[in-house]
Amino acid sequence: MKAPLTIKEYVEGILNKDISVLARAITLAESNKAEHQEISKQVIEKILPHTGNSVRIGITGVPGVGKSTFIEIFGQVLIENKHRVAVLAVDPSSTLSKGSILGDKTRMEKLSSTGDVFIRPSPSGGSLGGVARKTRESILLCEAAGFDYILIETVGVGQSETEVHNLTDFFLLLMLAGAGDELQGIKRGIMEMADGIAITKADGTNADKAKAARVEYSNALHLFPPTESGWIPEVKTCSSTQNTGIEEVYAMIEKYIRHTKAKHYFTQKRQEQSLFWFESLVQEKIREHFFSNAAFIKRYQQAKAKISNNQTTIPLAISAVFKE
Ligand SMILES: Nc1nc2c(ncn2[C@@H]2O[C@H](COP(=O)(O)OP(=O)(O)OP(=O)(O)O)[C@@H](O)[C@H]2O)c(=O)[nH]1
Ligand SMILES: [Mg+2]
Repeated sequence: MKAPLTIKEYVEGILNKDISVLARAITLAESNKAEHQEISKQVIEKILPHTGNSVRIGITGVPGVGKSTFIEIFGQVLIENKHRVAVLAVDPSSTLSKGSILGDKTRMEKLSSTGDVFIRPSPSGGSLGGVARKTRESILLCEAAGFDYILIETVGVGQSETEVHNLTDFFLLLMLAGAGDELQGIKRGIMEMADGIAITKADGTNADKAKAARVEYSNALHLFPPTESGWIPEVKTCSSTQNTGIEEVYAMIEKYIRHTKAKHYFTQKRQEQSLFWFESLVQEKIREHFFSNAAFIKRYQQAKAKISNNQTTIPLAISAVFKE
């Protein structure tokens, strides 16, 4: 990593839409080093008044469903509609990388050189939870640099969904037509979180199956309890390779944003999300605080041994662990 800039240089660079400074500020926010975190905190505090003015979209689905391909083409639709687009990946194993998304043949590459697109693969080696948490800071930094559509790709396998759901305004679930009932069962919890579903690869011999799946999923969504905002999740079909249905997904998201802003739900959800992250970080600090105390760890281990040997009760063990 290059030597950090001064806080003023970071802040001015970001506000002046300098992409290389933005990238460095994100690297700093992702760093686990205490001195980097210290600078990062101050940079984020200074840019905070310039954040929030974006639409944050989580894009999820099983590996291979077509998330990265969708993002490439959807990103172009956003650009055509005069948006500036930042793409962040949350899953450390995601193929959203320079290799796939900036491949020579994609138009995205040309677009990214215009400064209207910023693509950030997730840091390698991080845990899903850790990456998601840092993504929150990355979103704020991107917003301060004038990006008004933030796309966050995450793979559909569990924990990262909940976290990304808590980072975004609109949660888009990509699904394949003709996937078995079993898969749909697994996806139920995730389906409940979705504000919209897009059936991908609705082209060639798959087109009819996709139409049938659209009806099926629409019916399934109607069985879920109504959402807090009163929004009824919609199901679309699209093909990223044929560039069909992508505009409809964009229209659905814009409609959702209008709906939730009119109901004052948009801001409320963001406030709840901020509290969610605050509370979960406080809990993490509390854990860290106790588990960095040798005497506490000793009492904890002793209590565990006694519980295993049936020498104490759980309430007594708890008292013993927390006695000063
Ligand atoms: N026919 C067809 N193929 C598609 C479409 N979109 C993506 N694909 C293909 O599906 C494969 C997977 O696409 P990706 O975009 O990499 O999928 P992903 O969900 O990002 O995958 P991971 O990042 O590995 O989770 C690639 O071979 C794509 O070319 C589509 O609309 N139609
Ligand atoms: Mg991908």
